[in-house]
Amino acid sequence: MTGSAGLVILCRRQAEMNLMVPITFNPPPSPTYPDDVSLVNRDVQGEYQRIILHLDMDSFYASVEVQRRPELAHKPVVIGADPKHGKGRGVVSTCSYEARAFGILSAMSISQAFSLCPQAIFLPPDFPAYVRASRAVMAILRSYGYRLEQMSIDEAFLDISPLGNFTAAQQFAEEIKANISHRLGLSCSVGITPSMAVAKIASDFQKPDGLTIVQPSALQDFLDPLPVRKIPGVGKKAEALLFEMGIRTIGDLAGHDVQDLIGRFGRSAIALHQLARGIDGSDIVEGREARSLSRETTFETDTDDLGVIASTIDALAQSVCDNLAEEHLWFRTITLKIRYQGFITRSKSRSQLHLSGDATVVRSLVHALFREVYDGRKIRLLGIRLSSFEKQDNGQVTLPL
Ligand code: DCP
Ligand code: MG
Repeated sequence: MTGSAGLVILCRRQAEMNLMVPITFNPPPSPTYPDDVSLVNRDVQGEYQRIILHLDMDSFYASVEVQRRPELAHKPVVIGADPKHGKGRGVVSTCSYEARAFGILSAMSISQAFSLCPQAIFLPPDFPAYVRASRAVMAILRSYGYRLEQMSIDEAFLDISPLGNFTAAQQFAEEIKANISHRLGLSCSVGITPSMAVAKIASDFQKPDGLTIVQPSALQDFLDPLPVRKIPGVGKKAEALLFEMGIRTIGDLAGHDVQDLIGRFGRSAIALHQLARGIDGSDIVEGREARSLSRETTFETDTDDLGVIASTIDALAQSVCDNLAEEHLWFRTITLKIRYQGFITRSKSRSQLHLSGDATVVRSLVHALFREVYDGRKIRLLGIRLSSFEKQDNGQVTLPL
C-alpha cells in the first residue's frame, strides 16, 4: 500500500523519535480557519481542504503504570481485576503490547487473561493517575492553539487545517509525539487525513507509536482493503449483518447499493456508505469533554443479596461522581448496566432535565433504574455510566434546560 500515489504511511518508533530532538517545527501562533479570509489550503476545485489529526495513547493505563515503574518496561502488564490465580471474575481494562502478544485483550475476562499468561504482572486500575496523565496529554495538545475535541480519556481530534499541507502536518505530528514522549514518557499513535472518521481509523492503523498520513488522493486505496469493523461505530451486530449481505471490507461497503443498505440499517446507512467512500463532514466540536465516565464491578460470587447490591450501587455512584468532580463536569444522562449469570447483560438509561454532579442524585437515580430493570436473578456485574456532560461553571448547581 505504501506504493500508492499520495499515500504516505509512516511509522516512527520511540527510539527514532528520541533522536529527533531538538525539534524545529514552529506552529503558527494563531491558527486561522475557514471563516478567516487568509486561509491558504484549497484543493484544485477551490474547496477548503481539511486536515484532521487524531491522536490515541498507546495501551494507556498500562503505559502510565510502566512510566512510573520502569522495572515493568518490556514486560506483559495487565490492568484490571484481581486474577486470583485464574479464579478472578472481573475483566481486563487494558494491557501492554507485550501482554497482547499472548492474546490478551481489553474486556476479556481476567481469568482467561491469567490462563493465557500467568507470568504477566496484574495491577488494579488507579483512575486518579490516569486522569492526571490524560490532563497532561490534553494540555500539551491544547498548547498549540488548534481546535481540539477530546473524545475519551486517551484520544483527541485536532483540526490542523491552517497548517495548509500534509508535509507541515507530518512535521507537526512528529513534534507532538516527541513532546508527549519527552515530557510524559508515554507513546501515542496519530492518524492524519481530511476527515475525522478516517483519521481515527488511521491512528489505529500502525499501533503502537505509529504515524499514518493518508492524503485525499489515497483515501479510497487506504480504506478499501480494511475490514468493515474498523469503521468507528460498526460493532459486532452491524458487522454480522454486513457479513450476511456479503460485505466484509470497507471497499465492499463502498461498492454496495445504498438503497439496499438503507433497507437493512435505516437512514443511518447513508452516512455509513459515505464514510466507506471517505466522505465524512463531521466537524470538531471544541470544548466537548470525555463522552462518558463509568465504573463497574464484578462480584466475587454472583449475588441476589439486595443489601450487597445496594451498597455496591452506592460505592460505584460515589466513585464515578468523584471522577465527575475532578473533571469539573455535570451530567444529564445516567445508565445502569446489569450482567446476570451467564453473561446476559441489560442496561437502562435515563436523562434528566437538570444537570447535576451530585452523588446523592446519582445514587437515587441508579436505585430507581435498578428497581425498573432487575428481574430477581443472580447478578454477576453492576455498572454505572454518566454521559451528556457540560462543564461546571460558577453558576447554580443545577441549571434548567
Ligand atoms: N479501557 C477500559 N476498558 C475497555 C477499553 C478501554 O477500561 N474495554 C480503558 C483502558 C485503556 C483506555 O481506556 O487504557 C483507553 O482505551 P483504548 O481503547 O485507547 O485502549 P489502550 O489505550 O489501552 O490501547 P491502544 O494502544 O489500543 O489504544
Ligand atoms: Mg489508546
